[in-house]
Amino acid sequence: MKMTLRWYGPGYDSVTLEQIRQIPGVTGVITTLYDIPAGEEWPRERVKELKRIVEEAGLKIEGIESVNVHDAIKIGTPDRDKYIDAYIKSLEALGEEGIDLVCYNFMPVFDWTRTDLAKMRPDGSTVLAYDQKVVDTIDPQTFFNQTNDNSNGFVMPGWEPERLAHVKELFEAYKDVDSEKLFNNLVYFLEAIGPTCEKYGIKMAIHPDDPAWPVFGLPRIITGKEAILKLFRAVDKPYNGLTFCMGSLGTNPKNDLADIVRSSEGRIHFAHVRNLHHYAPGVFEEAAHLSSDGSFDMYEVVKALHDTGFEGPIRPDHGRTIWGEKCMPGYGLYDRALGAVYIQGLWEAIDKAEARGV
Ligand SMILES: [Mn+2]
Repeated sequence: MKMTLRWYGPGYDSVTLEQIRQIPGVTGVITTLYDIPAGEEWPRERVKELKRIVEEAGLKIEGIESVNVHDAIKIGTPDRDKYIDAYIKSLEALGEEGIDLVCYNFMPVFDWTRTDLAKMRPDGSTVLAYDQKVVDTIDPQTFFNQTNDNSNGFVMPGWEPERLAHVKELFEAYKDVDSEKLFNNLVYFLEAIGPTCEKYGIKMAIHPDDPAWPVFGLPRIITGKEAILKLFRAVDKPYNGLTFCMGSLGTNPKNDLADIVRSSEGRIHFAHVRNLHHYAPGVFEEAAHLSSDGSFDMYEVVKALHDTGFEGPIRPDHGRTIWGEKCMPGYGLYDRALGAVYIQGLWEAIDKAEARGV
């Protein structure tokens, strides 16, 4: 296991590499070229420069989150191959620079969805929260505008204003895309990039849908164990793997998180570890990473990762906003640093217990 933190790059993140470097045990970052829109090629020079910046700070790029997939590929439009070619060029730029992990998602229109970006908890911290009733009573454009207005002035991943200025047109473009078509388009994409991934040893790690069910009538296809195993079988190659995001999969309390880890042995390339507090079906808020603060048994999940020999990067996922920090919702320094240390504490205890045969 390699402990990492997500970092949005120069100019986009309130957290600095120098701060990340001082979190105990954190050796790398998961980063991106945030300004390059989905569908455009990543120039090798830009990747090289990003790598230089990270390495000068004493850290390593352990993976990219994300190289975004253009809507044409998800919809399966006649010009999708042009966008797949651009994606391949981006993978080549990464591969040439020795970066071998790419997180991506295949969610139509919206990435992760939350109805409140700063829900106040009893201790005065704020968290992202979700209430299905709100989604059920709002139109997508209004929803997008509200999310954007509440982001503390930060551009949030998956909510880029340029792209989502045209929410209505995007919905129109997806109107004939059901879950089967979306899945087939994903398989087409993975098969097309396969030779490049294999050439460079790049591991593709799909991020599950968040929340793990259809929103605004849009299909969602990476929602639980059966869906994940179906994708592994459809393109049965090691490069086709998963970002095990427990916060996303855990939005559905029926998902057994430790079981998903054990069933996906060898195919989890990246792990997002965090906790949620469930109140009712479709109503939850994010929590501190500790088991005691939310609904998940963090020990069981980390143990499953440990038992299955997981060696990839882990990052703490969304944290609470605490101690007066001004940051992108979910991506402050303080609570994620606490999370990183807590996860390493669990890992060390599991590791030593196993070594002693306890
Ligand atoms: Mn995640």
